[in-house]
Amino acid sequence: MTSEQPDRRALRDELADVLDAAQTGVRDVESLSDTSAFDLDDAYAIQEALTARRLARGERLVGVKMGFTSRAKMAQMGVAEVIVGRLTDAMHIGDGGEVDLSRFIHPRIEPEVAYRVGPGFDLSDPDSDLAEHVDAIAPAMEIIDSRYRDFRFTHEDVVADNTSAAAFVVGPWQPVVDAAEAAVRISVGEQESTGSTAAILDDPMNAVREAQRMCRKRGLALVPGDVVLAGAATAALPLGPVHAECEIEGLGTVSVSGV
Ligand code: 0L1
Ligand code: MG
Repeated sequence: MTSEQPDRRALRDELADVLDAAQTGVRDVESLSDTSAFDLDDAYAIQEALTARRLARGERLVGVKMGFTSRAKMAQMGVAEVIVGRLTDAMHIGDGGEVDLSRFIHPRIEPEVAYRVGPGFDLSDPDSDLAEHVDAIAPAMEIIDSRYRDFRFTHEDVVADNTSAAAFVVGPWQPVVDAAEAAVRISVGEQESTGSTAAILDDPMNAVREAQRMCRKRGLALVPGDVVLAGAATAALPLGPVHAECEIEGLGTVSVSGV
């Protein structure tokens, strides 16, 4: 039994279909908010419906990703809360591997810190603390590929679009160390950008805490073995048919090549 109104559910399904067709057909769409009125609760429900379509095609959930974890991005979007999206196994690229760019509309790549959820964590138990249960950390990169034309979207749009999630690569896992204020360098072909993990909510471990809070608030699954992408340490760079590499001080390097 659900209290969801039939017309809301129909709208959520319709918008999930639009975004699913954009992702699978590799073609962009205009901001959904241009033509439909929907709020943040609707947006997370659309994201869930979109994910259900992936799972129905045989994909498996493998974690979550955080977005808007930089103060600058929050200010730019006029929001006060981070966003969370789902990661599936089909999005995962092996470290040093190749990623087929024909899967994407206009991919960008950004440096991230990844954490692994350790044994014993139970999201449904309010006393279970994710920050105490992450058992590994790794350098990572996320490929974002907004399904919206020119990356033009509202807060609700981007949540509905699974926070632009498209692919991710994780470097070597190692025991958790303090990764606050670690230097970050990303090179994408000839382009290079530098920054600090402090751009991720001052300390990427704060993004882990936010991941726990948001997953509880929005009903996302998070289980031992899952990956948590903490957020971007620099602005994303366009990804073409080149080698991309990210180095995070104290964590090492991770790479992927667009083909
Ligand atoms: O992973 C991210 O930080 C990106 C969130 C979505 C915003 C974007 O597509 O730029
Ligand atoms: Mg990201």
